[in-house]
Amino acid sequence: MAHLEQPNINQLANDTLVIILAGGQGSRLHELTYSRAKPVLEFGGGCRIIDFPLSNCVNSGFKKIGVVTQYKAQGLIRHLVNGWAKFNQNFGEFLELLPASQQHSEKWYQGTADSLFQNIEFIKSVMPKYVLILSGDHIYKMNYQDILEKHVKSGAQMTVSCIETPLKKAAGQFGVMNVDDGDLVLSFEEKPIAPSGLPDKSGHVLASMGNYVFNTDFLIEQLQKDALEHYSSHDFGKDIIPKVVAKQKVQAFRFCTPNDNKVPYWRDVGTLDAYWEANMALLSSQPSIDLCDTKWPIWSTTGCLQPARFLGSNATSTGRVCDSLISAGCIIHPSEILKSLVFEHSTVGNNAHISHSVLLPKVKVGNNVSIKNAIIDSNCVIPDNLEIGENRKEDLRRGFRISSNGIVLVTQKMLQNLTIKQ
Ligand code: ADQ
Ligand code: ADP
Repeated sequence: MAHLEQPNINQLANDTLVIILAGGQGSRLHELTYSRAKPVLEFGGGCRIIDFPLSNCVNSGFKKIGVVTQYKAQGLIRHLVNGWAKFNQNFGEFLELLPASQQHSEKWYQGTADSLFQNIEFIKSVMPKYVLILSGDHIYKMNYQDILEKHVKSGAQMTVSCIETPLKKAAGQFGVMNVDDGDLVLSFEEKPIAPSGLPDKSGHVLASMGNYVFNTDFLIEQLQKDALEHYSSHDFGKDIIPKVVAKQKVQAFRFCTPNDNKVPYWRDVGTLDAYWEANMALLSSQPSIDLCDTKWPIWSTTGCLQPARFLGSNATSTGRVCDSLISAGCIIHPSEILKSLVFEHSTVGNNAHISHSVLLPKVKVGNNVSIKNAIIDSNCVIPDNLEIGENRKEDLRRGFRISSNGIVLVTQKMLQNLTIKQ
């Protein structure tokens, strides 16, 4: 039997360079990502999506991090510089920004694999034994020591983290793999339309979470080969993984959540419905992902620490706020807010009715406004008496976007057009 290396857990993080992929367009979020990169989209009232993988890194002790950025990166870079630049270079910790800068080609990053290929010199300069590649746009808590430990123990060249997912949900959305009894990957297909279910759990598949561990030398070899392939889209899911699986030992790592025995929670918030649902999930009395968990904090920038204000002693009507998250710096006049998230620096006028909605930062809601099942983008000014989410035809006529599950998206631009039309 081949001798397998026994990992020293404390050494693993030190031997690992993390690369967070944060350059994608996020086109299925439509207008929400017209002016910002998806990883920097606000989430849960107080953080940004990229704070999840970054917090997981810090909480698991991985502090050599590069973030590849490309699409609409300015806000993302600002967030990383303001909130995450406190790594101590003296202790070998760093967070390095890796914007597309045509290092090894005259083109911008062509795909996820190309974004690493163009940073090969950086990877070599750090000289890690392992490279942990993470998607920058998922909501989950994960101790990355576990996947590294599995990777080293298995003796594989590459490890893919995966999660059992209902077949219907995974079809056409996720990379899907077949594994043997020891979770060795037998085949991998990127976003198959009709994947076959697991033999021991019908109706479910093993979906890739888009997080990978590679032995560094092996990764560099694969990136260099792929760069020469004329017909490659230079993407891990589409090009690298299916080829590697056919020739080399690739291990699957089944995801579990740190600190509890609950069903593992992991969400790709790539669509308006998934984004809205993941926000709503925080409002249940026992949320699937607890953002107040002091054992596994989700760190972020805390720009404004002024408390939210609830007014009303002089008003004739009274306000009611239930099952909601109201962030710092908000001013709420007597209104009804149910099952909703109101992000920082927003104001709500008198007698508004807001339910099952996500209001991003700096939204101004006028008097007698009704908002139901909606996502309101930052800086929107909702005029008095407007109804959103009450009448589908009327919402479409006004130019609002309606998702497949009926969630209404309203942006500042849509409201400006509305004013011009009226
Ligand atoms: P997708 O999420 O569809 O599938 P992709 O759009 O490539 O994959 O995005 C992955 C990550 O890479 C995102 O964080 C994105 O921002 C970033 N990214 C995309 N293009 C980039 C580029 N050119 N430069 C830099 N960064 C870029 C992937 C896998 C599937 C898996 C799902 C899980 O391919 O197999 O199931 O993730 O969500
Ligand atoms: P140079 O200083 O000539 O640019 P280095 O190999 O020292 O070359 O570093 C290249 C890049 O990699 C630098 O931007 C540096 O920040 C980063 N880097 C490499 N290793 C480390 C490390 N151990 N700690 C912090 N940054 C590192």
